[in-house]
Formats: sequence, C-alpha cells, structure tokens
Amino acid sequence: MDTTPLPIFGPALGALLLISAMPATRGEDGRPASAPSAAAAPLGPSRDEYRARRRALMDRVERAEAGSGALRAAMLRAGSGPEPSPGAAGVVIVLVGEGEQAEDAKFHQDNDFAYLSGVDVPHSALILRPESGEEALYLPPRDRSMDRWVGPRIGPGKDAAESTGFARVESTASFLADLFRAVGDPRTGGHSPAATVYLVEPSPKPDSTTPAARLARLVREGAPGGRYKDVAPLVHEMRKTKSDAEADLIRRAVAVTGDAQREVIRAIRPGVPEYRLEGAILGAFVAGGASRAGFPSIVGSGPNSTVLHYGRNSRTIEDGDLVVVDIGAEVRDYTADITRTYPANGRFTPRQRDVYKLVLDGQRAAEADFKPGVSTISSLTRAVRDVFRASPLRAKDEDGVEQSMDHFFTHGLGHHMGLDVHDVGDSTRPLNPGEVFTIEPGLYLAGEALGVRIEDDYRVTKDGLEKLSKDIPSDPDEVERLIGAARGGIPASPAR
Ligand SMILES: [Mn+2]
Repeated sequence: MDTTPLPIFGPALGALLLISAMPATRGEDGRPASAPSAAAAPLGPSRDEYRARRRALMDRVERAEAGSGALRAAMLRAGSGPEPSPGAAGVVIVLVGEGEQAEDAKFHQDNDFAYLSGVDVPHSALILRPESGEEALYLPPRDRSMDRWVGPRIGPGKDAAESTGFARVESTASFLADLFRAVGDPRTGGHSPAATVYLVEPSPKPDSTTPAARLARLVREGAPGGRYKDVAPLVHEMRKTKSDAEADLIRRAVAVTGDAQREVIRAIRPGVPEYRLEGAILGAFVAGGASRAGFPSIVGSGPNSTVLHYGRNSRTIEDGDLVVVDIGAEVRDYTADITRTYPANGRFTPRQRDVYKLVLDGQRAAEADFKPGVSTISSLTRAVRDVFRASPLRAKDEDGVEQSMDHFFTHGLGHHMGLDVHDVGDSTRPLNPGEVFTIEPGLYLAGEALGVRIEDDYRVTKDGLEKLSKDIPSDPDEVERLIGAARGGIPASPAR
C-alpha cells in the first residue's frame, strides 16, 4: 500500500485496514469483471443508466438538503450562524461495496452499491458530490500475481473509467484521503464545520460489522463536526421502480426459473427424495446462465408442504403428497421467486384440487382487483382473504375446531422483488408503474399434511399488471397433463 494514513486515523487504523485496499484473496464468479459495457453484456443496464442513477441520487440529496440549506442561509443573514470556513465542504455521498467473502461463497456485491455502480469488484467505494456533480469510483490496485489466481479484475485508471462510466476511477489507496478532504479539513482534525455526509448505516448499531458500518464509525471519528444522514431510503426509493433493463434481467431470471419448474415436472414422483428435485432445480439454474439461487430452494412434500420456509429438503416424497416448490434463479443479481405445487403421483385428490383451485381463485382475484397507483400489497391481501372466507370449504385448526379457509392463509400476500428477493418497498404504499412484486396466496392445512402455494411475479404497467411468469403453468388440469406427459402417459400410481 502506498498511502500513509493521516494522523487523525490513528485510533481507527483497524477499520481503515478493513475497508482500504486489501489485496484480493479470492475470486469473483467468473463473470466479466464488472464492466457493464453495452457491447460485452447485451442484457442489463448500460453504463449510461448507472451514471443517470448516480445523477438522480445526487438530485434527490440536493432536494432533501434544499430546506436545511435555506435555513443555514437565513441564519447567516441573521448573524447567528457559524462562518463557513475554507475547506468546509457541502454535501458528500459515500458508499462502500462488499469486501472479500468466505471461501465457499461466490462474491456478491452489496445491492445498493451494485445499483449505483454496476461494479462487482470487492473493496470498491464511491464518492459523489451533488453540488458539483463530481463522482469517483475507487478500486483496489491491480495485482498481477493475484490475477493468475482469480483472473484479471478492473483496476484504477482510464480503462475502468471507460468501462464503468465513472468520470474518475482511483485507487482505494487514495480513498480515505479524498474522503476526508471532502468531509472536512483534516488540518483541523476534522473539527471544522464539516460536510453533510450521506452514508448507509450512518449510526451503526454496536454489533453491525458491515463495511458500511465500519466506514461510518471511521468517518464519524475522523470528522465529528459532520452532519450524518442516511442515504439508504433515497436509494431504496429509486430501486423500487425497475427500468426496462432491470425488467429484462428479471424476465431472464423468471425464464430460467421456469426451466427449473419444468425439470421438477420431469423428475417428480413418489419415492424420490426432495433433494433430488433440488438438484434438478440447481442444475437448471446453472445451465440457464443464472449465477446462483436467489434464496434457498424450498421443496416441501406432504407435511413439509405446510411449513412456510421449509429448507431441509431431506424427506422422501410419498404417493398422495402435494409438493410445494418455491424457487428463484438469480441473474446478474436479480432474483425471480416462483412457487408451484404439484401432486407427486400426477393426480390431485378431489380435496387437494379443491384447495388448489381456491388458492388459484385467490390469486386471480388479486390480479383482477389490481389498479396501478391505487392498490397496495395490503389491499390485495384483503381481497384474497375475502375470497378465502367466502369459500364453503372448511378445515380443522390445531385445536380441532372447524374454520373457514382464510384462517389457513398464514403469511403476507406478496413482496417487492428485484436485487433482493424481498426487495425494498412498502406493502402499504400504492404500487406504481415499474414496480415488480409477487402475488403468492397459500393455504396450509397442517392437520391434513396439505399445503398449497402459488406464486407469480408481476410488473406494474400504466394500465395494470404484466404477469412475468405467465408461461409457467399453474392451471391444475395443465399441471396434471404435463406430469403425465413427462412420464409418457403412464401414471406413477393407479388413478384414485
Ligand atoms: Mn416470495
């Protein structure tokens, strides 16, 4: 490392070492080293889009500051405010990416950092200056001996500026010096009236060890005069609305997840362990170009079909079981989330079919009820609950008491989806064009070892909903036909 820590960093040297330019010790996942260039990556946002996101974030921060800026000017006019000192900065936005991760994990960039940069190199950072529009990306210096282990990564310099679209790409070795130059005058030990600093986790909880928390502690210690604010809500508000390029990545993730559901249809039958289906699912993900599963795959048969987040996938599927398969491929950080419920032997029993059709009716009611800019996930939940309550079907609860079916819908109807499978977004706020979310009603009759969940992914348009997963069959007749066809028309067990 060619940088000398400034004196104020003394007490925080440990943190500095953690977030500064550590040599990479293990590789990324073999995808091109971040560079979101249009030529190299036909799918996904362009570097112009990433640059526009950073500009939009700076605009949001400026608007948020407009009030407090006006106040400061008024205080100065009244003679009650502090004299701004030379070197005291205005507003600074700082984010750090993920560091190296465990040996057994593929590198996964922090979602907010990925959203603003498109860069998936460990130990990256960025500084944005809203007033001037300046932006800089910081990358670990290139290390040729490390390149032999993990392959070439982009490093500081003109090439990375070209491929990422950042105005400047510097070495992480100069990150802290640049940061404190922006945040406050280090000659005063950071005690000058320093900048307003927008950070992720600006007031970290004592037990938080994320790179963002370590950065916040370091900056606060070095520049105690700064005003520290949370940038995450502003980024999350932006992340909620998906661009066309993001929607294309989600469509790809949905398509690969559909391939995996088709593999389940081919492999499912009594006598097969749940994990064999999980193997088929993960195989389809990788074969389809997904980087990984966006969340642990749920393959729950029989009694496990009623366990909402079942994940052991260790039971052997039995004749007469329903099997809940809740899975999502992740493509360039974007995750799909699709659940289908299958009869293990290829035929629903009359009772299973009744419950299945009610769940499907609930989902269709939510689709029909949807109005862009008006509906919320909460309002759709109520619509589905009404359908379940109105059904003549009944089942017994844990105490043996007969209940209407709404009693057995024991989770939320859906959630936003994107970089996170449970993405940023509020279930009580109206869903507007560009937002992507799931509708996943379910009924869980533990006493009958009978669980059904049907989950699809939707993008809000100005007229209504685009069902992204419409090509993945959920109609019960179609599901039976497909399982039968996969077996060459031979039922796995005598029809009942
Ligand atoms: Mn879900």
